[in-house]
Amino acid sequence: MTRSPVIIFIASIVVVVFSGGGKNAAESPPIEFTHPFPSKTQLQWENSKLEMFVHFGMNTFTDKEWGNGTEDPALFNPTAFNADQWAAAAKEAGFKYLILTAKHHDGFCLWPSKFTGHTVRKSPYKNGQGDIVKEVAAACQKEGLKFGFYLSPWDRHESTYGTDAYNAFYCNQLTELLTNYGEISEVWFDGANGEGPNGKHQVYDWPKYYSTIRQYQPGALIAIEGPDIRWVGNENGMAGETEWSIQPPKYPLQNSAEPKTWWPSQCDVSIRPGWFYHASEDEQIKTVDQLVDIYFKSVGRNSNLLLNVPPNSHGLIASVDVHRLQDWHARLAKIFANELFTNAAIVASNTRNESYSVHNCLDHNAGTFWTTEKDTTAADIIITMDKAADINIIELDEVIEFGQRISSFEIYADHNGTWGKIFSGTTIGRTRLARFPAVNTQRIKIAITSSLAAPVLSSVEGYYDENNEVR
Ligand code: FUL
Repeated sequence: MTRSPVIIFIASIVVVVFSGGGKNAAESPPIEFTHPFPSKTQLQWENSKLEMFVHFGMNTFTDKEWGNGTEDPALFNPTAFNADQWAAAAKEAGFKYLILTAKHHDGFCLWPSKFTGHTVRKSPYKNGQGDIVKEVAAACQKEGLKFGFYLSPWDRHESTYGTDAYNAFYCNQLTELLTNYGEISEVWFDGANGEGPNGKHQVYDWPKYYSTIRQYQPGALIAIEGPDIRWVGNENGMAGETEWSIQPPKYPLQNSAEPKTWWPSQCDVSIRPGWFYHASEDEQIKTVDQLVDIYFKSVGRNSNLLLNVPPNSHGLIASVDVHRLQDWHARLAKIFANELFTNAAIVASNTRNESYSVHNCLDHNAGTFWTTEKDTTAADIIITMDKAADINIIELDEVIEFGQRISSFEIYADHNGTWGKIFSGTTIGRTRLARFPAVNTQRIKIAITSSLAAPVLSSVEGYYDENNEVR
């Protein structure tokens, strides 16, 4: 979506005195922050960048994408199920969160819910004594991954679906998941609202669902059909060139008295054509090039990437997928291994004071930053490397604790004493990865051409990727 936020926003900026506990809080003068800005949990989530989605359930055994709710629980039988293997694959590939489909639209529950018979308890898995949610939550905890769940509001099995009683049933299921599995970091609400077994649609009681989550897990972020994390709007894993985390409020719990709320986006996409595992798609796993491109267009555009990696009917992530994740991770590590500006000279056309020197942008420390004088909303930064280098990626990071500010910027390369424009961009946010055809240069200029308030940048980094194809 293209927005023209500057004028609307200048009017709505609320300047609040930053009163300690944050960046350089002891130093004077403090940085004003603009409204809105992220909550502590949103900030932690945004800084984590990568999440793994895991679609696993009845569809894994029926080779379907959507079940109709009449499937026999006896079909669910993952004979080699190993949650540790999932968590290890996720950790190794750099994911920080894992989100499991505890119940998909077919209504089959991966935990022994007391409120329905349609669960693992009726399956051969561990003779009905198993609990997949428990094992996955424990594996995540062991690996230091944050755990979250998808609980489909649309339930094609449950007979109360389409009546008020279903909202109570759904809250009971939410409560089970929120109270029996340790810390829950994210609840992912799918918006699908089809017909239940009796042909009726359900009117979802979102305010009740949200208050149940806030009551039992106040630290859990509510995603997609919810106030804390916004769906980016497609299932291709790609954010917009312009990606604001400040958005008009749409859901309960978002402060509707303010014109805008902090609502950062998430890009969900599957590593395979389907969300669930199908052996017939083993040859259609996204390539490393495609996954790298997705990374640049999600994480590199101020969004989080939620990449779905579906385990097979043995209960394991197939080795082709595990290897693809490893190769993707290795490629990203290689791209970002050699940062070109570390020892460069750097100057800015405007700096608030020494504490916020532009040198802070080169120190690879997210806790230090550069900012301009309070009313300065455009400025140039010039980086001079000790010798000319090939470069085709520049990373820019705003300090989003203070809100998202920059609305346009340009990048120039010095070519024999003349500045040639190599990139034009709009928003930056937590991370912007600008890719452009490689230039060989010793000097780069970043021109911030408009910002809702004084720009605050923690990082300016340069890289060269020999495989870079600009798409
Ligand atoms: C959709 C569902 O219908 C798909 O099956 C999948 O779970 C996807 C993430 O959300 O709305």
